Amino acid sequence: MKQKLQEIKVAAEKVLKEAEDMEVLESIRVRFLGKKGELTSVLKGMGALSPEQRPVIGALANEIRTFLEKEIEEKKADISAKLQEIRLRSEIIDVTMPGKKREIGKLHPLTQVMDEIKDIFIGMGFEIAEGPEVEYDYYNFEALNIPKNHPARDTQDTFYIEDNIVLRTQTSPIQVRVMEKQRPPIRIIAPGKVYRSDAVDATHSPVFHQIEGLVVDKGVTMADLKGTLEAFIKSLYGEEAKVRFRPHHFPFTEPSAEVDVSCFICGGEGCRVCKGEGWIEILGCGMVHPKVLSNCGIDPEEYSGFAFGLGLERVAMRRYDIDDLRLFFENDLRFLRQF
Ligand code: 2NM
Repeated sequence: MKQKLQEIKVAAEKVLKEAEDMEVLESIRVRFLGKKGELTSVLKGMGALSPEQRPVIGALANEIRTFLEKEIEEKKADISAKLQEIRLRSEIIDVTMPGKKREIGKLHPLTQVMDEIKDIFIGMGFEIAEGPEVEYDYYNFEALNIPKNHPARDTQDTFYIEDNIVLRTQTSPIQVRVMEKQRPPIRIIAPGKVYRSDAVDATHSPVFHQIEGLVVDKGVTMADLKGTLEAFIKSLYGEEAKVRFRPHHFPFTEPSAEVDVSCFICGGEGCRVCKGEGWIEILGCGMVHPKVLSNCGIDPEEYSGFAFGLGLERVAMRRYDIDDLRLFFENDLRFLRQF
């Protein structure tokens, strides 16, 4: 029996030495020390021993049990340290590695100019109004005093969705909607995309941007119109800019005017940009037609107003000396990175 115990010890030491993971270690423990293990079954056979042999074998068996328990514990610590080491190595982070560069985008040049113009009007107490790009014929033309036979209503110029639904050709329908809903005083600008059925070239695009403005109150006059637009233009082009009003015609305003700014390249001398004129046309404006006011439920005997409109692309093209409108819409980063 003593020899049997020695054999168990040798066998256990051998497999323990080779054990490399926790599962194997556990199976070794069960094999030798478990309830039905090899050492345990030897101890169970002790009843057959003589009274002299029993304590000797008992002591030896206990000694081997203690020894194996200690060996298994040590092996366990050993394996666990190795596993920890492997895990730590796999988790190493080199904090000195260069980071991933994130490119920061910026606002489109049209958005930059749009924001600048909005800020100027917000500074003068205007609010920003918005409206649908798909609009009723009524809001886009009828309410604005544009008659049925007017060339602007031609299918050649306007995108028709249905007989009485169009893609708005100007942002004035926004202003009609505001006048219908809100009592004066009204002081708004209406920025947004507008659509015209034009072939694309260096100066035309079927979609472009407009900013229109509207002021309606008691006693609003042409002097308010001139003062407001002069303040706007000087804010956009500098205090030295000169402003010129020329009579014009729009169906929705009476009287109407076009407004020029002195050429900001040559200062009025005449150059390539102003084509020798010294002046550059920048916006259209006028006193809101009494018919437009009454169409919107505002009594033209009690209230008056002025309105104006300008094209964003033209302002941005002159600002950055861009000669082809298409560049704004092609999303070529080589172009966009310059702003
Ligand atoms: C322009 C020129 C002149 C204009 C008129 C209106 C409204 F809704 F009040 F009638 N909104 N915008 C207007 C007037 C627009 O753009 C060149």
